[in-house]
Amino acid sequence: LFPSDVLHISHHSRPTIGGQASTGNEGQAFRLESGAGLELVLTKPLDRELRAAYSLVLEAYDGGSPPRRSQMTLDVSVLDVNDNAPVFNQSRYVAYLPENLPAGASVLQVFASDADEGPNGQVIYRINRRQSDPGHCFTIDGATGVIRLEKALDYEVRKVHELVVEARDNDSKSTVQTLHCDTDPPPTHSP
Ligand SMILES: [Ca+2]
Ligand SMILES: [Ca+2]
Ligand SMILES: [Ca+2]
Repeated sequence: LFPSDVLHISHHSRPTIGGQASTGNEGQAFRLESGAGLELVLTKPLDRELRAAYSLVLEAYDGGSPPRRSQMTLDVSVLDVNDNAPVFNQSRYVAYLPENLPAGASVLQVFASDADEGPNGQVIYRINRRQSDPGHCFTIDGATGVIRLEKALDYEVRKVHELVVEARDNDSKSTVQTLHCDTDPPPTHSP
């Protein structure tokens, strides 16, 4: 069911004058409107990441005295749309590398998660070469986010490397993160 959908419910035996979603209507997301029959309408957009399924008990009643009632259960599955971009688990990554680190050595692993389902939530990593590392000193595994050294570094040539790493899902929603690689030792704090 998508946010603009309306479900028509027909009720045959006698004229229906009203109905309600008696249970399962978490957050009052649905409303039954009576007209010629009963129409189930959404009161607000659904969010699959908050709630992926509803089990609504719908009740219809007639105008008799006393009114007669009938119930049915309607299971609603909320389909995923790609409304989330991947989010990195750190706002910045920093690595300190000795310049004698051999080519092929693992530098660190970046990680981004995507709240969507299936292909909409599948994260692919890459180094943005237009913004960083034009000399291909580093490589990244697109599936795992593991960054490796592609060439040995030379401290005397360059002390600091900034990598712009991008995580995107299959629908090209992307998030960018920088990785700071320093060949200087980490700053030590005297007590
Ligand atoms: Ca959502
Ligand atoms: Ca996504
Ligand atoms: Ca979604």
